Amino acid sequence: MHKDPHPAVAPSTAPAAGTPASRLDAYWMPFTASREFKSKPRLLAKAEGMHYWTPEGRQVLDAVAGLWCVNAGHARTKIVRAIADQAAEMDFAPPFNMAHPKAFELAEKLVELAPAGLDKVFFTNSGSEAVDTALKMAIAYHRARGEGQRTRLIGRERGYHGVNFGGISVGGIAGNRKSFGTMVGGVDHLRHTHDLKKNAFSRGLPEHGAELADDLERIVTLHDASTIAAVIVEPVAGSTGVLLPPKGYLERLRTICDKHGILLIFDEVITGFGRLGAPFAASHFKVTPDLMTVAKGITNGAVPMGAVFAKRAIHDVFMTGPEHMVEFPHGYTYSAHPLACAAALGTLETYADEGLLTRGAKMAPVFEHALHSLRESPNVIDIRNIGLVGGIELESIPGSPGKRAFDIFRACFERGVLIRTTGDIIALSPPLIVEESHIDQAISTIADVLKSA
Ligand code: PXG
Repeated sequence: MHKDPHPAVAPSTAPAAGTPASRLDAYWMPFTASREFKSKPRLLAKAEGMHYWTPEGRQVLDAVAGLWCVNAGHARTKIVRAIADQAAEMDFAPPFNMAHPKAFELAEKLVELAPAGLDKVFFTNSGSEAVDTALKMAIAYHRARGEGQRTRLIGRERGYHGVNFGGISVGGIAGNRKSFGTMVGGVDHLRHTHDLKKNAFSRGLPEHGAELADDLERIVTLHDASTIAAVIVEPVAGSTGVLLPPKGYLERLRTICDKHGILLIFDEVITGFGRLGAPFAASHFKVTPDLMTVAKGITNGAVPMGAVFAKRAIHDVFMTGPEHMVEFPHGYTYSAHPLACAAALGTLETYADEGLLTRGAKMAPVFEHALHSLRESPNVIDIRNIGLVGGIELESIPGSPGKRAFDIFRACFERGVLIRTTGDIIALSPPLIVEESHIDQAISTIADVLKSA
């Protein structure tokens, strides 16, 4: 490939820790404690397989697949090549009333992988866009069927559905909502399912809490089912700190939605593409939603892309009216971008070649065993896991929520392991190519850091 003479980040020229603050000034960083960061930057300059390297050449084990997305590990040949070849062949094709072959090829392959019935795929560029797309689809679907009064959306406390207005409205993380004024109207929330008193240190799904799905019945009683378009949940909540569904919970939610004609949306931005040891959480739990959002692992994080899977019957309701008219007035300039489609095709091939979408099931017992060895470490109040997702909840420092975990995050990075923290919860989600030695390194580093935290 042609070498960029001005790479954004290159090991030899990138600003390193200690770089004059002025070079860090212009970039307004997302979801970052910026002043802390800019006083002591943590930069990554290169990645391959299970590892990152800092600009100074220090190796860092990636225990979080970048940000829950690099499921096949970094710099995989088929993905790199697919992107490079596509960029040379055709950089962009307009997606409205035009298309390119790889968009159809990718949609077909995705449908083959998805739970039976999810036969249609709409492309977006991120998880946030996929979520807002799915919410709009749900409302427009009911309207097209003559039930235009079904506009209410039901989310769940502690839910994370990205950062667009629809997503933060159905989302349940107060800190992501409170600064941004009026949310989308007509939204209600189920209670979350986190209950440490009953379920601490569960391995796999917690025993207690299926009845929390009945919260939906309470909301239906309050608003009447005829006003409710959809319920959206993460099958396993990631961003809020790895909350697993209690046994039977998702099945019960499905039953209640069916009873009342409410669409069920699974937000699988994190759980999609092998994270739980099956292609999707829907496949793992054998509960099929009506709409399913994905992103992240769809391109192995290499090019931004998201998607919404829809049941055929939902799609078909839109297919009325004059044939020259747009049926669903929604989409993005970069929907099904050629580079993203190429990256996704390379990604699916890599997943298939190496059996990665089910490898998590094989590695899960090893991961679970290692993770739960932290039970006796200081300040650990819960450990939870499923597939290749782990959560370690810590006792907060009184008056400084989030500080203990953030300090641990920094200390782990200094010792060569990248973890993710949210509040006082450590989240682990290694690439699905992870070996036992990597798990051991991540867990022993966390154990050491916890000892001195
Ligand atoms: N839904 C879910 C379930 C997600 O986890 C999004 C939507 C939004 O995707 P985009 O691509 O718009 O970011 C996500 C994103 C964390 C963390 O702290 C998780 C996400 C994003 C940022 C941080 O674990 N997930």
